[in-house]
Amino acid sequence: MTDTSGPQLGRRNFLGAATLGTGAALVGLGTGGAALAAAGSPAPQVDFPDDPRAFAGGPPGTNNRAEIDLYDCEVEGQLPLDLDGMFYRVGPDPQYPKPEQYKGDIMFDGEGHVSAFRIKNGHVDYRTRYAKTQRWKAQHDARRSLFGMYRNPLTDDPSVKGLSRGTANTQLFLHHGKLLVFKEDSPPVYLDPLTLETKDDYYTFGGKLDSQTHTAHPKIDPLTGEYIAFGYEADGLLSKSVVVFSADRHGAVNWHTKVQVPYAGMMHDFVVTQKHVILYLTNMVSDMDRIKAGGVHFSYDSRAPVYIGVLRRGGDGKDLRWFTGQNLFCTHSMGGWSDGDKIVMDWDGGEGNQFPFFPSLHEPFDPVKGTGYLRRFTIDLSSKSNDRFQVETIYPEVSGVLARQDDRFHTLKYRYGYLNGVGPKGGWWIVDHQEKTTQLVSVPDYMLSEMTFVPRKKDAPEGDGYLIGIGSSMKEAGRSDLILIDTKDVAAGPVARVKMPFKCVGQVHGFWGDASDIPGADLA
Ligand code: V55
Ligand code: FE
Repeated sequence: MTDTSGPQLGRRNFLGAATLGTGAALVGLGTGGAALAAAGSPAPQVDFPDDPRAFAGGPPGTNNRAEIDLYDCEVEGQLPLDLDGMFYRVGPDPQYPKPEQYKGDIMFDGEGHVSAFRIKNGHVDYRTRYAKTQRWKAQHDARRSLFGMYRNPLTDDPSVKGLSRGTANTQLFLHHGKLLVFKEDSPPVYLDPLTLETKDDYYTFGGKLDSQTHTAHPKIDPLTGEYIAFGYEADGLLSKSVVVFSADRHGAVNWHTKVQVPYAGMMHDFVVTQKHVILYLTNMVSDMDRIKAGGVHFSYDSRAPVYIGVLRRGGDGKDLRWFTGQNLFCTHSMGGWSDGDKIVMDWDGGEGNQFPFFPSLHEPFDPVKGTGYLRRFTIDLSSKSNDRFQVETIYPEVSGVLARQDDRFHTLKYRYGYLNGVGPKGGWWIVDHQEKTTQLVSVPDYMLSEMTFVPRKKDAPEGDGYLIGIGSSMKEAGRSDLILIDTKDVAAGPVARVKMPFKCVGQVHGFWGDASDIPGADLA
């Protein structure tokens, strides 16, 4: 699904699938990290596997590890002089190779490395720091990997029992002056939004987060400034509890409820409207058998029904209603809103498993069924007995993943969306729901990571601004440009390229922070 840093990683995501079997043989033996870390033996030399299918294996430079400060980057073209803010990105960047029996672990388990481009007066300063998670610190001190397979605590070195497994590798958000970095199995990690120094490796909104987990995709209500988020498996491994909460613009939790889902499974993203919270339970089921066998957390179960849950914002959760319908595997919401008694929401989704590295229980992986399209869901709440959602595929000519929107339109009826196009040409789709048109943004010889929308001015109309993101030069071994494209003049090509002298650390998602939301940014 994700271009983390060039074609090799993408390929490894596809090849780095099931390791069940290798891990299984070792469960119960108490080996692995435990044996490695024994008796004060010196840490092994760092030697990542040469095998491109192995965790962080492959050609040199595939993972990065270096924390970098680069002042005043080279800029080609013209950066808008009034653009003032920071473009943040995060992605997995394995800190250490895994012990032999866990080398088949997946890229989703790499430690989160945050990078930021400070843009002001046409100048750009670049900075990267690992999120200094509890996990990162323990491994740093031990000079080795201490955590085993993806979201599988049974594979960890006994010395890390009780530490957060969170990698902070998926997405980040700026809210109440804090840069919050997410992994959906753990609470946010709070970084200083200017220096990227880790301030809190387990951020609980002042102790008010009543969940062991927190989504990578919170939302911000543009009318109130509230932050709305949820956590699944909130009460521990495979728990069916989901916590939903909101915090005001100062980060004070002002609503909180706990509900139960039909089964434990991946809930990567959600939708918030002015009235409702909509949960999406995918049939990527949490699988205790696989966990006990030393494998990854999830299995894809095509026979399990997908559930969409709707609850009122601000309610006690007792009004939660579940809806079923076509069994689509959806990962990212583009947007959604309440329209009277109806909810309308758009997601990218396939008919089957989109993550081949999470094994399918009943059939081989099928890339055709996994292909993502834009799906428009309609849920009618007017009839108390209705328990079915309706869904149609919009823009069937467009396939892709990583749906986004102009983040200032979370919770509201929206017009513009963005989607990472897949297929021979790649690139980034801009969809206009009002005109029902689509437009492909691509840069010759470059592969684009997620392109994040940046408003031209803080209060510019919806969709009026730029798409910003890292392009990997296919002709220069993946060297990075930060590329800025004007959404109102896509045909003109990039208005500016920040020419990086290296390949930047990879990313899953990115986020634009306006300087007015970053404490101290006026001085930096
Ligand atoms: C996703 C990514 C993750 C994860 C679960 O894109 C879902 C979906 C980078 O980690 O752990
Ligand atoms: Fe995501």
